[in-house]
Amino acid sequence: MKTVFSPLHAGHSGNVELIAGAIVPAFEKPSRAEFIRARVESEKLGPILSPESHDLAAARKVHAGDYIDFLPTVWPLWEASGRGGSAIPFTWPTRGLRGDVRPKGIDALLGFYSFDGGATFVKGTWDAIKSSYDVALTAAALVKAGEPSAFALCRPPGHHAGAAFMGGYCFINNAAVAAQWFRDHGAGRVSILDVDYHHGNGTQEIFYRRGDVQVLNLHGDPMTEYPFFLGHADERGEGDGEGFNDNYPMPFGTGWEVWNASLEDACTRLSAYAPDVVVVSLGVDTFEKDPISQFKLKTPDYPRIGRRIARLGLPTLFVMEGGYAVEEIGINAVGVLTGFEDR
Ligand code: 6XA
Ligand code: ZN
Repeated sequence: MKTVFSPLHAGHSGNVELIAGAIVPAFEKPSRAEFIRARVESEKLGPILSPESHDLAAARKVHAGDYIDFLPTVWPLWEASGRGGSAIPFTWPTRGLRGDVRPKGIDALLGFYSFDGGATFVKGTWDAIKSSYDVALTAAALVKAGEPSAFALCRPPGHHAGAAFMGGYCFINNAAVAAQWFRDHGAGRVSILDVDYHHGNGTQEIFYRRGDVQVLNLHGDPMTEYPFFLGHADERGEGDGEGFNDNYPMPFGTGWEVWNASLEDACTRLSAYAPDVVVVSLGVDTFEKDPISQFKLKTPDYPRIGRRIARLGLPTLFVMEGGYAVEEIGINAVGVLTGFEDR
Protein backbone atom coordinates (compact mmCIF):
# COMPACT_ATOMS: atom_id res chain seq x y z
CA MET A 1 0.00 0.00 0.00
CA LYS A 2 1.30 3.45 -0.88
CA THR A 3 1.43 6.15 1.81
CA VAL A 4 1.25 9.88 1.13
CA PHE A 5 2.98 12.07 3.71
CA SER A 6 4.20 15.67 3.97
CA PRO A 7 6.83 16.94 6.45
CA LEU A 8 4.97 20.29 6.52
CA HIS A 9 2.69 18.90 9.23
CA ALA A 10 5.56 19.54 11.66
CA GLY A 11 5.07 23.32 11.55
CA HIS A 12 1.78 22.79 13.42
CA SER A 13 3.65 22.46 16.69
CA GLY A 14 3.70 23.84 20.21
CA ASN A 15 -0.09 24.39 20.34
CA VAL A 16 -1.83 24.32 23.69
CA GLU A 17 -5.33 23.21 24.66
CA LEU A 18 -7.78 23.64 27.50
CA ILE A 19 -8.75 20.29 29.00
CA ALA A 20 -9.97 19.26 32.46
CA GLY A 21 -9.45 22.74 33.86
CA ALA A 22 -5.88 23.20 32.67
CA ILE A 23 -4.11 24.68 29.68
CA VAL A 24 -1.66 22.02 28.58
CA PRO A 25 0.43 21.13 25.50
CA ALA A 26 -1.97 19.78 22.87
CA PHE A 27 -2.16 15.97 22.68
CA GLU A 28 -2.36 16.36 18.91
CA LYS A 29 1.37 16.89 18.27
CA PRO A 30 3.93 16.29 15.50
CA SER A 31 5.46 13.12 16.98
CA ARG A 32 2.16 11.34 16.22
CA ALA A 33 2.73 11.55 12.48
CA GLU A 34 6.44 10.79 12.82
CA PHE A 35 5.79 7.56 14.76
CA ILE A 36 3.32 6.46 12.09
CA ARG A 37 5.69 7.31 9.25
CA ALA A 38 8.51 5.39 10.98
CA ARG A 39 6.27 2.34 11.35
CA VAL A 40 5.20 2.50 7.69
CA GLU A 41 8.93 2.29 6.89
CA SER A 42 9.90 -0.42 9.37
CA GLU A 43 6.94 -2.61 8.35
CA LYS A 44 7.76 -2.01 4.68
CA LEU A 45 4.12 -1.16 4.02
CA GLY A 46 5.11 0.35 0.67
CA PRO A 47 6.55 3.54 -0.83
CA ILE A 48 6.04 6.89 0.88
CA LEU A 49 5.12 9.60 -1.63
CA SER A 50 5.05 13.38 -1.33
CA PRO A 51 1.72 15.06 -2.06
CA GLU A 52 0.94 17.01 -5.21
CA SER A 53 -0.17 20.57 -4.57
CA HIS A 54 -3.87 21.18 -5.22
CA ASP A 55 -5.83 24.41 -5.35
CA LEU A 56 -8.62 24.82 -2.81
CA ALA A 57 -11.50 24.11 -5.21
CA ALA A 58 -12.04 20.64 -3.74
CA ALA A 59 -12.18 22.12 -0.22
CA ARG A 60 -14.84 24.61 -1.31
CA LYS A 61 -17.10 21.75 -2.43
CA VAL A 62 -17.60 20.59 1.16
CA HIS A 63 -16.79 23.78 3.10
CA ALA A 64 -18.21 27.30 2.87
CA GLY A 65 -16.05 29.56 0.71
CA ASP A 66 -15.75 32.25 3.38
CA TYR A 67 -14.56 29.65 5.90
CA ILE A 68 -11.84 28.38 3.56
CA ASP A 69 -10.84 32.00 2.79
CA PHE A 70 -10.55 32.67 6.54
CA LEU A 71 -8.16 29.84 7.45
CA PRO A 72 -4.95 31.20 5.82
CA THR A 73 -5.62 34.64 7.33
CA VAL A 74 -5.79 33.49 10.96
CA TRP A 75 -2.13 33.61 11.86
CA PRO A 76 -1.38 36.89 9.99
CA LEU A 77 -4.38 38.53 11.73
CA TRP A 78 -3.31 37.13 15.10
CA GLU A 79 0.25 38.40 14.68
CA ALA A 80 -0.99 41.77 13.42
CA SER A 81 -2.99 42.12 16.64
CA GLY A 82 0.29 41.80 18.56
CA ARG A 83 -0.16 38.29 19.95
CA GLY A 84 2.06 35.20 19.97
CA GLY A 85 1.43 31.78 21.49
CA SER A 86 -1.55 29.92 20.02
CA ALA A 87 -4.52 31.61 18.32
CA ILE A 88 -7.53 30.26 20.24
CA PRO A 89 -11.20 31.27 20.15
CA PHE A 90 -13.03 31.98 23.39
CA THR A 91 -16.59 33.04 22.42
CA TRP A 92 -19.02 31.00 20.33
CA PRO A 93 -22.45 31.82 18.85
CA THR A 94 -24.44 29.22 20.77
CA ARG A 95 -28.24 29.09 21.30
CA GLY A 96 -29.70 32.53 21.89
CA LEU A 97 -26.90 34.37 20.09
CA ARG A 98 -26.59 35.51 16.46
CA GLY A 99 -24.75 32.97 14.33
CA ASP A 100 -25.87 34.63 11.10
CA VAL A 101 -23.93 37.90 11.38
CA ARG A 102 -20.24 37.64 10.58
CA PRO A 103 -18.42 39.89 13.05
CA LYS A 104 -15.04 41.61 12.66
CA GLY A 105 -11.66 41.12 14.28
CA ILE A 106 -9.66 37.99 14.88
CA ASP A 107 -11.19 37.00 18.25
CA ALA A 108 -14.73 37.30 16.93
CA LEU A 109 -13.94 35.49 13.69
CA LEU A 110 -12.17 32.61 15.46
CA GLY A 111 -15.32 32.06 17.54
CA PHE A 112 -17.61 32.49 14.54
CA TYR A 113 -15.79 29.71 12.65
CA SER A 114 -15.38 27.22 15.55
CA PHE A 115 -17.47 25.00 17.79
CA ASP A 116 -14.82 24.71 20.52
CA GLY A 117 -11.35 25.95 21.48
CA GLY A 118 -9.65 22.78 20.27
CA ALA A 119 -8.44 23.89 16.84
CA THR A 120 -5.62 26.33 17.53
CA PHE A 121 -3.17 28.08 15.22
CA VAL A 122 0.54 28.73 15.37
CA LYS A 123 2.70 30.14 12.59
CA GLY A 124 2.98 26.88 10.64
CA THR A 125 -0.62 25.77 11.05
CA TRP A 126 -2.03 26.91 7.71
CA ASP A 127 0.81 25.24 5.78
CA ALA A 128 0.17 22.05 7.76
CA ILE A 129 -3.58 22.20 7.07
CA LYS A 130 -2.92 22.70 3.36
CA SER A 131 -0.39 19.86 3.28
CA SER A 132 -2.85 17.54 5.02
CA TYR A 133 -5.46 18.42 2.39
CA ASP A 134 -2.92 17.79 -0.40
CA VAL A 135 -2.04 14.44 1.20
CA ALA A 136 -5.70 13.36 1.19
CA LEU A 137 -6.30 14.38 -2.43
CA THR A 138 -3.05 12.83 -3.68
CA ALA A 139 -3.87 9.53 -1.96
CA ALA A 140 -7.44 9.65 -3.33
CA ALA A 141 -6.04 10.04 -6.84
CA LEU A 142 -3.93 6.89 -6.35
CA VAL A 143 -7.08 4.91 -5.57
CA LYS A 144 -8.92 6.45 -8.51
CA ALA A 145 -5.97 5.45 -10.74
CA GLY A 146 -6.44 1.82 -9.76
CA GLU A 147 -4.55 1.20 -6.52
CA PRO A 148 -6.71 -1.13 -4.38
CA SER A 149 -5.95 1.10 -1.39
CA ALA A 150 -3.85 4.05 -0.22
CA PHE A 151 -2.95 5.64 3.10
CA ALA A 152 -3.28 9.40 3.52
CA LEU A 153 -1.07 10.11 6.55
CA CYS A 154 -2.93 13.35 7.29
CA ARG A 155 -2.01 15.73 10.09
CA PRO A 156 -3.85 17.77 11.27
CA PRO A 157 -6.88 15.46 11.28
CA GLY A 158 -10.25 16.49 9.86
CA HIS A 159 -13.42 14.71 10.97
CA HIS A 160 -14.63 17.31 13.48
CA ALA A 161 -14.46 20.12 10.88
CA GLY A 162 -17.90 20.95 9.49
CA ALA A 163 -18.99 22.97 6.48
CA ALA A 164 -18.14 26.28 8.17
CA PHE A 165 -16.38 25.47 11.43
CA MET A 166 -13.23 24.03 12.93
CA GLY A 167 -12.79 22.29 16.29
CA GLY A 168 -11.27 19.26 18.00
CA TYR A 169 -7.84 19.63 16.30
CA CYS A 170 -9.57 19.72 12.87
CA PHE A 171 -9.68 22.49 10.22
CA ILE A 172 -10.33 21.03 6.75
CA ASN A 173 -12.28 17.76 6.72
CA ASN A 174 -9.83 15.64 4.73
CA ALA A 175 -12.08 12.55 4.57
CA ALA A 176 -15.06 14.62 3.38
CA VAL A 177 -12.90 16.38 0.78
CA ALA A 178 -11.71 13.00 -0.52
CA ALA A 179 -15.23 11.54 -0.60
CA GLN A 180 -16.50 14.52 -2.55
CA TRP A 181 -13.50 14.32 -4.89
CA PHE A 182 -14.36 10.67 -5.63
CA ARG A 183 -17.95 11.72 -6.39
CA ASP A 184 -16.66 14.37 -8.79
CA HIS A 185 -14.34 11.90 -10.48
CA GLY A 186 -16.67 9.08 -11.43
CA ALA A 187 -17.86 7.44 -8.20
CA GLY A 188 -21.64 7.21 -8.02
CA ARG A 189 -21.74 6.42 -4.31
CA VAL A 190 -19.11 6.75 -1.58
CA SER A 191 -19.14 5.38 1.97
CA ILE A 192 -17.22 6.96 4.84
CA LEU A 193 -16.48 4.56 7.69
CA ASP A 194 -15.27 6.49 10.75
CA VAL A 195 -13.59 4.22 13.31
CA ASP A 196 -12.01 7.01 15.38
CA TYR A 197 -12.97 6.98 19.08
CA HIS A 198 -14.73 10.34 18.73
CA HIS A 199 -17.84 10.99 16.69
CA GLY A 200 -17.02 12.58 13.33
CA ASN A 201 -19.54 15.38 13.77
CA GLY A 202 -18.15 17.43 10.89
CA THR A 203 -18.39 14.60 8.40
CA GLN A 204 -21.94 13.84 9.53
CA GLU A 205 -22.99 17.47 9.17
CA ILE A 206 -21.50 17.83 5.70
CA PHE A 207 -23.33 14.84 4.20
CA TYR A 208 -26.44 14.70 6.42
CA ARG A 209 -28.89 15.64 3.67
CA ARG A 210 -27.24 13.64 0.90
CA GLY A 211 -27.90 10.12 -0.32
CA ASP A 212 -24.77 9.87 -2.47
CA VAL A 213 -22.35 9.67 0.49
CA GLN A 214 -23.10 7.20 3.26
CA VAL A 215 -21.61 8.05 6.66
CA LEU A 216 -21.06 5.35 9.32
CA ASN A 217 -19.62 6.37 12.70
CA LEU A 218 -18.39 4.16 15.60
CA HIS A 219 -17.60 6.18 18.73
CA GLY A 220 -17.89 6.98 22.43
CA ASP A 221 -21.47 7.83 23.41
CA PRO A 222 -21.87 11.62 23.12
CA MET A 223 -23.99 11.61 26.29
CA THR A 224 -20.67 11.37 28.12
CA GLU A 225 -17.94 11.86 25.52
CA TYR A 226 -16.62 14.64 23.31
CA PRO A 227 -17.97 16.13 21.04
CA PHE A 228 -21.09 15.74 23.28
CA PHE A 229 -23.60 17.45 20.99
CA LEU A 230 -23.88 15.06 18.03
CA GLY A 231 -23.48 11.35 17.36
CA HIS A 232 -26.62 9.77 18.82
CA ALA A 233 -28.13 6.63 17.32
CA ASP A 234 -31.32 8.40 16.24
CA GLU A 235 -29.45 10.67 13.80
CA ARG A 236 -30.21 8.80 10.56
CA GLY A 237 -29.94 11.56 7.95
CA GLU A 238 -32.56 13.93 6.56
CA GLY A 239 -34.29 14.49 3.24
CA ASP A 240 -32.30 12.78 0.47
CA GLY A 241 -29.90 11.64 3.18
CA GLU A 242 -32.47 9.79 5.26
CA GLY A 243 -31.16 6.32 6.07
CA PHE A 244 -27.61 7.10 4.90
CA ASN A 245 -26.17 8.16 8.26
CA ASP A 246 -25.63 5.60 10.99
CA ASN A 247 -24.17 6.14 14.45
CA TYR A 248 -22.86 3.48 16.81
CA PRO A 249 -22.38 5.19 20.18
CA MET A 250 -20.77 2.91 22.75
CA PRO A 251 -20.12 3.26 26.51
CA PHE A 252 -16.84 3.89 28.30
CA GLY A 253 -14.91 0.66 28.72
CA THR A 254 -16.02 -0.84 25.39
CA GLY A 255 -13.65 -3.62 24.29
CA TRP A 256 -13.21 -5.62 21.12
CA GLU A 257 -16.32 -7.80 21.36
CA VAL A 258 -18.85 -4.98 21.59
CA TRP A 259 -16.88 -2.68 19.28
CA ASN A 260 -16.54 -5.43 16.68
CA ALA A 261 -20.29 -6.09 16.73
CA SER A 262 -20.79 -2.43 15.76
CA LEU A 263 -18.15 -2.73 13.05
CA GLU A 264 -19.88 -5.83 11.71
CA ASP A 265 -23.25 -4.07 11.57
CA ALA A 266 -21.68 -1.02 9.90
CA CYS A 267 -19.96 -3.23 7.33
CA THR A 268 -23.24 -5.01 6.58
CA ARG A 269 -24.92 -1.65 5.97
CA LEU A 270 -22.00 -0.51 3.89
CA SER A 271 -22.13 -3.60 1.67
CA ALA A 272 -25.88 -3.14 1.21
CA TYR A 273 -25.25 0.44 0.06
CA ALA A 274 -22.73 -0.94 -2.49
CA PRO A 275 -20.50 2.12 -2.86
CA ASP A 276 -17.84 2.45 -5.54
CA VAL A 277 -15.21 3.42 -2.99
CA VAL A 278 -14.73 3.50 0.80
CA VAL A 279 -13.05 6.28 2.76
CA VAL A 280 -11.95 5.15 6.24
CA SER A 281 -11.52 7.86 8.86
CA LEU A 282 -8.77 6.00 10.67
CA GLY A 283 -8.40 6.97 14.31
CA VAL A 284 -6.63 4.65 16.75
CA ASP A 285 -7.68 6.50 19.91
CA THR A 286 -9.90 3.47 20.64
CA PHE A 287 -6.70 1.97 22.09
CA GLU A 288 -6.75 0.92 25.77
CA LYS A 289 -3.78 3.15 26.60
CA ASP A 290 -5.01 6.27 24.82
CA PRO A 291 -4.58 9.18 27.26
CA ILE A 292 -7.83 11.00 26.37
CA SER A 293 -10.15 8.11 25.45
CA GLN A 294 -12.11 5.38 27.24
CA PHE A 295 -12.30 2.32 24.96
CA LYS A 296 -10.25 -0.82 25.52
CA LEU A 297 -9.09 -2.04 22.12
CA LYS A 298 -5.74 -3.85 22.18
CA THR A 299 -2.91 -3.86 19.67
CA PRO A 300 -3.87 -7.25 18.10
CA ASP A 301 -7.37 -5.88 17.41
CA TYR A 302 -6.14 -3.37 14.83
CA PRO A 303 -5.15 -5.89 12.11
CA ARG A 304 -8.59 -7.47 12.61
CA ILE A 305 -10.19 -4.14 11.76
CA GLY A 306 -8.12 -3.99 8.58
CA ARG A 307 -9.03 -7.55 7.62
CA ARG A 308 -12.75 -6.87 8.02
CA ILE A 309 -12.52 -3.72 5.91
CA ALA A 310 -10.62 -5.66 3.23
CA ARG A 311 -13.45 -8.21 3.11
CA LEU A 312 -15.73 -5.45 1.82
CA GLY A 313 -13.81 -5.97 -1.42
CA LEU A 314 -13.85 -2.28 -2.38
CA PRO A 315 -11.24 0.34 -3.30
CA THR A 316 -10.30 1.92 0.02
CA LEU A 317 -8.70 5.18 1.06
CA PHE A 318 -7.46 5.35 4.65
CA VAL A 319 -7.34 8.90 6.05
CA MET A 320 -5.53 9.41 9.37
CA GLU A 321 -7.56 11.00 12.18
CA GLY A 322 -6.90 10.68 15.97
CA GLY A 323 -4.76 8.59 18.33
CA TYR A 324 -2.64 9.99 21.17
CA ALA A 325 -0.77 7.05 22.69
CA VAL A 326 2.23 8.09 20.62
CA GLU A 327 4.44 5.12 21.57
CA GLU A 328 1.91 2.73 20.04
CA ILE A 329 0.19 4.93 17.46
CA GLY A 330 2.37 3.67 14.61
CA ILE A 331 2.00 0.03 15.56
CA ASN A 332 -1.78 0.31 15.79
CA ALA A 333 -2.42 2.49 12.73
CA VAL A 334 -0.10 0.47 10.50
CA GLY A 335 -1.57 -2.68 12.06
CA VAL A 336 -4.91 -1.80 10.44
CA LEU A 337 -3.16 -1.37 7.09
CA THR A 338 -1.12 -4.59 7.22
CA GLY A 339 -4.28 -6.37 8.35
CA PHE A 340 -6.05 -4.95 5.30
CA GLU A 341 -3.28 -6.44 3.18
CA ASP A 342 -3.68 -9.69 5.18
CA ARG A 343 -0.04 -9.94 6.12
C1 6XA B 1 -11.18 17.52 23.28
C2 6XA B 1 -10.83 16.22 22.62
C3 6XA B 1 -10.59 16.34 21.17
C4 6XA B 1 -10.59 14.98 20.52
C5 6XA B 1 -10.03 15.01 19.16
C6 6XA B 1 -10.07 13.69 18.47
N1 6XA B 1 -10.24 18.54 23.10
N2 6XA B 1 -11.00 13.51 17.59
O1 6XA B 1 -9.29 12.79 18.65
O2 6XA B 1 -11.11 12.41 16.86
ZN1 ZN C 1 -10.54 10.96 18.10
